[in-house]
Amino acid sequence: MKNKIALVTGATSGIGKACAITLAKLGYNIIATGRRSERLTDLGSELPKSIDYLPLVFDVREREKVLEILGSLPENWKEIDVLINNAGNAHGMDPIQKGSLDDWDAMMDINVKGLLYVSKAIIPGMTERNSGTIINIGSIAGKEVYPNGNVYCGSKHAVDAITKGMRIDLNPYGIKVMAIHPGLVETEFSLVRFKGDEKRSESVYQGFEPLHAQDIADIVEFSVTRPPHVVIADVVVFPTAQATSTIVKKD
Ligand code: NDP
Ligand code: 8X3
Repeated sequence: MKNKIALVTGATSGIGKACAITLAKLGYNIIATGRRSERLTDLGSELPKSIDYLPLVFDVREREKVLEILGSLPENWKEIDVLINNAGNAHGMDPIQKGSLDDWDAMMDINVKGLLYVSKAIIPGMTERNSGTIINIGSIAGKEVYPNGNVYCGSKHAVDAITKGMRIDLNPYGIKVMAIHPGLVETEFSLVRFKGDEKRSESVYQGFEPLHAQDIADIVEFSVTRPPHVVIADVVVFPTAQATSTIVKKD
């Protein structure tokens, strides 16, 4: 039997990279995407030799490019079984009256519209085959709103709503749709949010043990290994030290 295929967006670091490696170890052929091509090349060398690997470099904000690249996949890569919509980030953390339009555009364009563009390209193949699994990476920011989180929280609330909409609309096709909503995971997330300020970024994860990217990949592994009649629809996962988006027990 040929290997199944998983497509992971934002696989150049953090959660996406951990998911790509975990799915490859499960025997999936991997399509990994991101903007940093060298990182995608490096990822290839970390994957088991027993699977096939297709790195694709694009910015999820570029609508035509996303549709063109994913719409012209090589014949043996067309039947995607698992789509992980992971690419995303926070940009800035300011009160609404001080927020930057560029940051707002980035978050809505990447976290919401980018997810939609990729989904638009992949879902028709799934509906044609009456099978597939879509895992959207949301956030606790999609379940709660915290001070200065305004637009990032808005983008992740949109992911939560879009996930629920997908589950309803794709129900007749037997497609599994789920979302994972993590709390604090130590990745490059805060470095991006705070625009390369390493000190500020590191301070987010000090005084407690945050989640690791692999913790999210473990949930993906559990989800994709359930039998056909089971979908893990919605998961909120925190580090044990975290109780809400703003309550974290630190040393
Ligand atoms: P990272 O910054 O480590 O990874 C983000 C990934 O998204 C990178 O691979 C990056 O690739 C990709 N990406 C960002 N912008 C674009 C773009 N315009 N086009 C294509 N790819 C893009 O952060 P995480 O791993 O933490 O984040 C992954 C997801 O998890 C995000 O959706 C985030 O919102 C969510 N999340 C993270 C949490 C955390 O605490 N870390 C908690 C809850 C949710 P490249 O730069 O190469 O394009
Ligand atoms: C990332 C976690 O708490 O910064 O989505 O929103 S948080």
